[in-house]
Amino acid sequence: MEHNGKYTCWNCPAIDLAGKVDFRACGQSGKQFEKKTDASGETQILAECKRRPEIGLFDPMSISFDECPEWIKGPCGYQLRNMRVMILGIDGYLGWTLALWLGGMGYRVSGVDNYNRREWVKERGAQTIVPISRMNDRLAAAKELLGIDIEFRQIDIFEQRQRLREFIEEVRPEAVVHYAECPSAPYSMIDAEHAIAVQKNNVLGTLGLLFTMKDLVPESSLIKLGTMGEYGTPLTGRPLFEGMFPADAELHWDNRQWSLGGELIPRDPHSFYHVSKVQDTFNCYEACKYWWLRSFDIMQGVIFGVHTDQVARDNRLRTRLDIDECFGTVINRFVAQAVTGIPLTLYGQGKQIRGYIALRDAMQCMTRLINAPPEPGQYAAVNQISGIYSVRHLACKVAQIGQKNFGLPIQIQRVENPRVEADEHPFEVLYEKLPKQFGFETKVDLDEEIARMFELFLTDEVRARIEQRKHAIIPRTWWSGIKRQVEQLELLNLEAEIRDDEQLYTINE
Ligand code: USQ
Repeated sequence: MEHNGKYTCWNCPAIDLAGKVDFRACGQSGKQFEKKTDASGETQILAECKRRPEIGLFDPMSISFDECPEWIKGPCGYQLRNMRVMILGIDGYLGWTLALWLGGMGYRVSGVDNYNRREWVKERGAQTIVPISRMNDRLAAAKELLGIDIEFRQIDIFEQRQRLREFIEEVRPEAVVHYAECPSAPYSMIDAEHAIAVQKNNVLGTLGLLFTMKDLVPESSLIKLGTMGEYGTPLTGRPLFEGMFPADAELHWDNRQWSLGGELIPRDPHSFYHVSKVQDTFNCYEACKYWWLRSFDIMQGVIFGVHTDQVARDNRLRTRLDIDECFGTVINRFVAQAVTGIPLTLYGQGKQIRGYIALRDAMQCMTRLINAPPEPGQYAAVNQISGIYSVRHLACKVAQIGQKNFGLPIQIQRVENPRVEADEHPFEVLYEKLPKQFGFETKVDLDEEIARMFELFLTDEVRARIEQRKHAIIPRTWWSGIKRQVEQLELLNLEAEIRDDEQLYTINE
């Protein structure tokens, strides 16, 4: 059965509920909204459908997605026919990939971007190692090669709120995917200017967006990229629940006890960037509470990979890929280091554990969530990861694959950790909602994706681009504020390391 087949018009963005529902009865409970029936047996909640005005006033819970002709079966559950999805940050690593992915499945995609990511990376003396074209050429290639028409506007969502308003009014998106944030912890720790710029861009951009959605498209769902890093890595070993405590969680203290069910779980971010995501969480949560907006907060783990069928189809369709200290994520960086002969850089002990997800799997998750809008007033969160690894394990994996499949001489080094983070800690994370409630199945195998990256990075053009910007790989941004390259602490004995790692992983499995 499709994960959203029994969702009803109550969840659908085509519903027109305004003025007909007492929203005070909704909210954060996530409970089924109770229908109230008056003496004559009529329900009080009535709605109209913007897509099917001919049916007039009706009970929004009386029609389910699997009964509605506007919801058709797709690869990720029922999908609203030609659903209008606006992607904020459409020029980025995730945004561009999602645009082609959704476009290929029949969604009507629009997007905005201010090209900040291109500028930030350039400012750090780096570049995307996979070359990408200018937006006009990307749009033309999407049209020509995949038949996808994308409506694009160059807009800064914080600085140009009026323009964003006009575009939202024109498109009337039925879902808004919000990727338009600075994603880099190190970038936010460079100095006061960078910390302020990141928080302004992220926090205030999102706050303005919430007001715009309230005014213009309150029935659309906001699918907002948060981060697993909001939670941090509690040294107590407390599990990282999905955004909120489960119903049976309790707090015991001083011979008393309270229910924690439904409360936001504590946050312990580890950079000013991660703090911006925490602030976003509260702003989205409040907007749902005050104005009955619907929002998914995606607590995404560390992303990796280069592949979806669409971006791999042609060089002009490729998405960007960064490997510098600020904008490159760790697996992508390790593969680039392996290709260019830099020993893979474990920060500190290298025993940091994180949740990870491949680019293509993240796209599947996003689609499943777009297809399953929260109820009016509901703030919902998911932990979007598909595997949990220590960075040491990942370095061993990359080294093994690089050596065995590609004959590269690879080394692993421990370097000083420029960050303030626990580099040895417990980590228990729950990630059950996506597979259990939303039908997500992991499709991407870690080893295969690493091998794909090697293949691409070893092509002449990409390899040359890594070489050109090699100097941007070794970190020089310290959380303490000092500015110097990290020093090597130890060059590891690779064979012993791989043997230990294999033993550890065999035991854990
Ligand atoms: N690390 C190394 N060596 C490196 C790079 C990183 O040991 O060369 C370690 C870091 O110290 C950290 C872990 O690997 O413990 C992950 O680092 P990262 O740079 O790949 O990821 P992070 O800074 O945590 O941020 C990335 C994305 C961010 C997203 C986050 C999800 O850039 O946008 O929010 O992953 S999470 O980590 O789950 O918070």
